[in-house]
Amino acid sequence: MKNQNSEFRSGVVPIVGRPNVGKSTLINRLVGEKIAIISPKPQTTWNRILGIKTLPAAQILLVDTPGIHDAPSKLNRSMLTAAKGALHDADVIVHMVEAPDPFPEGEKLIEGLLQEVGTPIILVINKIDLTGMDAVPEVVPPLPYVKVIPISALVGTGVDQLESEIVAHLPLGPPYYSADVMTDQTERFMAREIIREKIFHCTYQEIPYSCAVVVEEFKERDEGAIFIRAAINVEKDSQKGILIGKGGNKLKEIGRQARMDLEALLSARVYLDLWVRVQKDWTKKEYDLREFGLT
Ligand SMILES: Nc1nc2c(ncn2[C@@H]2O[C@H](COP(=O)(O)OP(=O)(O)OP(=O)(O)O)[C@@H](O)[C@H]2O)c(=O)[nH]1
Ligand SMILES: [Mg+2]
Repeated sequence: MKNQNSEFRSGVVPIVGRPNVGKSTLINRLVGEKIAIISPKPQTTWNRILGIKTLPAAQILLVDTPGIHDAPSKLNRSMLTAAKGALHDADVIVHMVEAPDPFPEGEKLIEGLLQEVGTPIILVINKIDLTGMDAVPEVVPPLPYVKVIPISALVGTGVDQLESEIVAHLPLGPPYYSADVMTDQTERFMAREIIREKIFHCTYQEIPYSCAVVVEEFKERDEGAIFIRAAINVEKDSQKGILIGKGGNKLKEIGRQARMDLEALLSARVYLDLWVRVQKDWTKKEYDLREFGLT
């Protein structure tokens, strides 16, 4: 008799690419839930994040990674290490670029990294909703991709085809997680990320890159309400002033938006206490990066 499980496929699939091409948007669309935060600014994702998609005959362990680019800062180094690390134990790699200019100069760094891996790589050209299929230029892929797929992670075009292509290249193997699990992130980590997302949406210039969020308290109170206290660490006094805003307005708005998302995520009433602390030059200090979960 045929054993159905022997046909099951599973494996680890990192999505790599330059900052802002739409990696986190694609993970969320494939998983069908908001696993990763998104913003119009580059370098939104700072850690590796797992999103799990279970199909009747396959389980895809999608790994969101920080955008790969060349910048000398310690924080960027830590992001680059996280992205590179994700390539090691991959079964299939999705290399994401964006239309209308898929291979700008900055892409060379990623091409170099991908040249060294012996894993099947799918090239995904994202944001075709902005250009239309026809506007995707005649791409001459710099690497021997197993497939080139134009998609729109935002609208959904091409995403089913991408999913099938990923599954076709996965090795045979059992599922790692039960079918209802969509991520391995803790609620504390997701709270941190939601607060970061609102900072990215509400502040400008260097501010979002100078904020490290630490969830200091996360506990259930009476009648199932959840109390969360988080510190936002900035590098300088001037940044603290900007983040708090006139009469505390900016911080209040960040807190309001974060609380709404947290209540939806946790299906509970949330009390969110945000405060700002100056941790001088934390982006330059190895010790602080570790403390903030960034190495
Ligand atoms: N028009 C359009 N915009 C998109 C698409 N996919 C993502 N975006 C937008 O592109 C911006 C960046 O998306 P993210 O998913 O945060 O990009 P990322 O690659 O994860 O970025 P980093 O984490 O900074 O490396 C957001 O404003 C998204 O809404 C798409 O298919 N079409
Ligand atoms: Mg991202």
